[in-house]
Amino acid sequence: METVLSSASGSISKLCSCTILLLFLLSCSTFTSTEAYDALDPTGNVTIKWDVISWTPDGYVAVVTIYNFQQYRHIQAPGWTLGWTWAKKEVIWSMMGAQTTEQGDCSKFKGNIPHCCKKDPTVVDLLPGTPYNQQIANCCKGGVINSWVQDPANAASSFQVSVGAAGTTNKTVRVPRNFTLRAPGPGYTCGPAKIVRPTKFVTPDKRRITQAMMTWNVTCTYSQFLAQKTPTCCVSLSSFYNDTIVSCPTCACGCQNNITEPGSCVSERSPYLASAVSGPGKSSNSPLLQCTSHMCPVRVHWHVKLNYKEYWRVKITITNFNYRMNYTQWNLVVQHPNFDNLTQLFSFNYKSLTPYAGLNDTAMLWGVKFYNDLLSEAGPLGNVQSELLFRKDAATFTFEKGWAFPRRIYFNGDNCVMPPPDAYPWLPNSGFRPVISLLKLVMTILASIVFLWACM
Ligand SMILES: *[C@@H]1O[C@H](CO)[C@@H](O)[C@H](O)[C@H]1NC(C)=O
Ligand SMILES: *[C@@H]1O[C@H](CO)[C@@H](O)[C@H](O)[C@H]1NC(C)=O
Ligand SMILES: *[C@@H]1O[C@H](CO)[C@@H](O)[C@H](O)[C@H]1NC(C)=O
Ligand SMILES: *[C@@H]1O[C@H](CO)[C@@H](O)[C@H](O)[C@H]1NC(C)=O
Ligand SMILES: *[C@@H]1O[C@H](CO)[C@@H](O)[C@H](O)[C@H]1NC(C)=O
Ligand SMILES: *[C@@H]1O[C@H](CO)[C@@H](O)[C@H](O)[C@H]1NC(C)=O
Ligand SMILES: *[C@@H]1O[C@H](CO)[C@@H](O)[C@H](O)[C@H]1NC(C)=O
Ligand SMILES: *[C@@H]1O[C@H](CO)[C@@H](O)[C@H](O)[C@H]1NC(C)=O
Ligand SMILES: CC(=O)N[C@H]1CO[C@H](CO)[C@@H](O)[C@@H]1O
Repeated sequence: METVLSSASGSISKLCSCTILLLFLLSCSTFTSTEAYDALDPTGNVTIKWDVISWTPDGYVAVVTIYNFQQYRHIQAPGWTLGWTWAKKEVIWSMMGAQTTEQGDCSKFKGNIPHCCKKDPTVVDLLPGTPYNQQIANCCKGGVINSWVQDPANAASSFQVSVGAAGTTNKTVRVPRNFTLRAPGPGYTCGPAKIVRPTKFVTPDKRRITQAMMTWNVTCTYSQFLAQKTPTCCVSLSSFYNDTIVSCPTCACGCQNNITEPGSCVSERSPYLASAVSGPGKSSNSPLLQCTSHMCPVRVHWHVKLNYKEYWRVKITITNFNYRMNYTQWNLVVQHPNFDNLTQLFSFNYKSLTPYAGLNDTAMLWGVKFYNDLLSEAGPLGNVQSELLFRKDAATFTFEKGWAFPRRIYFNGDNCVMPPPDAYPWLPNSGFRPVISLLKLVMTILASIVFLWACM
């Protein structure tokens, strides 16, 4: 890297090379950290904690808790699936609050048959309504875990597992390996289990503290790139000052393709709509999208609605285009500089997110319980909406240059594709057209050359 940079700076002016170095470092850091870094939730993670609460003659009993420490990403139906590989020849004698999906080969056991003999068990949560004698606290929610901001009381899920053929002291227990978390699809990458200080538990009356025999933690982080190859959401824009409706970019989430994928989408007016919705694929939960130019399951529309002397008003509409999905506990993360002066919000919940001290331009919005916290499947009911009232800050407020439009929107934690900035509705008579300056263009090209060089 040293040599590449010095040979590059040899031929270009000093100022330029400094800028390039900076761009290069920036691009390198974003490239290496695409793994699982979310700028709006830098410490977001799912932590799986195992507390060994007692030893048994041939192993231990552990309470496993999955904590969703993500501000806005939740785990929706059909819920989480947790897997791991045993380090030795462990078996699961029994479980409470969850079950393995397969028992595996327990043929060498007589009398007492274990719950699961697989080397790599796969565990799922039990459903609501499970008999009380199979429940433990925080279990049995069908694997659904809420986000930390939206509902911290429901941001964790627990089960109890009784492990045999394992160590029976903190020296002989081997921690399980290769943790996998599907929530419900791919997207999470889990690190190795780390033995940490044993958890201390305070009794409900706060008069006694007990402690686990042994504790280990596993941290899993999310990457949208691993979760799906194409985006799942897009943004469209409009304003009172210009009739143009800027729709989602064409093919933002994929293209209509009746040739290679017949039936990949269905027209809203198709006479076969009902049979398509309940047709094959219904049980597998594969999406069935309404045919649109963007082919996204979800669209967020931002309309700049009114301009008052001291305030301005925005209407947000979220539309579902998937005939096979009800989004429960949906949420939106929106970045706009005026969120520091949000004055009023109608029919959504709101919390300001401040990923970095001093920056107050990001907000999380979600539905009101039992009113609009469910974004119904595509169709006449498949949308939710709200209006936001912002107070103008004379120093920054303007309708020019697309300032009134959001900088970034996430739906359920996944980035929504925005229209290109040069397509934003203009203020009448503002001859504004974004120009990419020649200098910037040259810099970008140089920087990408250096970057490619270094990566070769
Ligand atoms: C996981 O999130 C928690 C809560 O935000 C944080 O304290 C912890 O440091 C995070 N862990 C990692 C490995 O980032
Ligand atoms: C194991 O237990 C002993 C005491 O019983 C304790 O000193 C030691 O720190 C424990 N080790 C771990 C890894 O928890
Ligand atoms: C864990 O996964 C890696 C890669 O998938 C594999 O090479 C390794 O053998 C696995 N370890 C165990 C104990 O299964
Ligand atoms: C392990 O996870 C628990 C629960 O998330 C957390 O309270 C604890 O601080 C973690 N320990 C370490 C060393 O990360
Ligand atoms: C694909 O099929 C749908 C419904 O059958 C139809 O509405 C749409 O126009 C077709 N698209 C193309 C590109 O042929
Ligand atoms: C969505 O919810 C409605 C009303 O509860 C229900 O009728 C419909 O079957 C659900 N659709 C899916 C795909 O789960
Ligand atoms: C951010 O702005 C909101 C709305 O004005 C306000 O309620 C919140 O206290 C602010 N937070 C910080 C950290 O400044
Ligand atoms: C509205 O904005 C579009 C760009 O999206 C522009 O082409 C059009 O000229 C604008 N209309 C008026 C009346 O300024
Ligand atoms: C007009 C107005 O209320 N402006 C406020 C917007 O928010 C910033 C930061 O919170 C304040 O400093 C401004 O006074």
